[in-house]
Amino acid sequence: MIKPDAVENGYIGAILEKITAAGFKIVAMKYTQLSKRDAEEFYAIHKERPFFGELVEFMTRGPIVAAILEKDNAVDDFRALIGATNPAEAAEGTIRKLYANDIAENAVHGSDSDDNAAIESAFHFSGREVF
Ligand code: FUP
Repeated sequence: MIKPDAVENGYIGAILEKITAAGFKIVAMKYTQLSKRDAEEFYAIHKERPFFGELVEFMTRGPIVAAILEKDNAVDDFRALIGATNPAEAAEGTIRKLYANDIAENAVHGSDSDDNAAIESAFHFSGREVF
């Protein structure tokens, strides 16, 4: 996902350019907005964390871009491309270093495993929307 901060800041095009330049193929994509229920479901793993309420508020405050990306070693390579969760700790040239506001508003989400990528893909897209 390209998160609401990066959409608000006008970085959709720049982020998609970095993603495709890094060799990812976009096999599904949509511009949408999460409801409170959607965000609570998507981030259910974090529901006991102190930042959960703020996370849901942030992720629902404006539109996002959801996409499914395909590449060999996609999970690890995408996490390397986006950088550390906290942009202050992210490597130079990474998407979060370049485009994130802060640790809470960190511009992009990437799946952390192949299993979660499948779950998160099904959360956003039906079979007819994947190419
Ligand atoms: P990541 O896998 O890098 O997206 O990071 P996490 O799964 O650990 O966290 C998910 C989201 O929770 C982050 F993108 C932003 C938010 N978060 C905070 O707001 N504060 C924190 O201390 C950690 C995470």
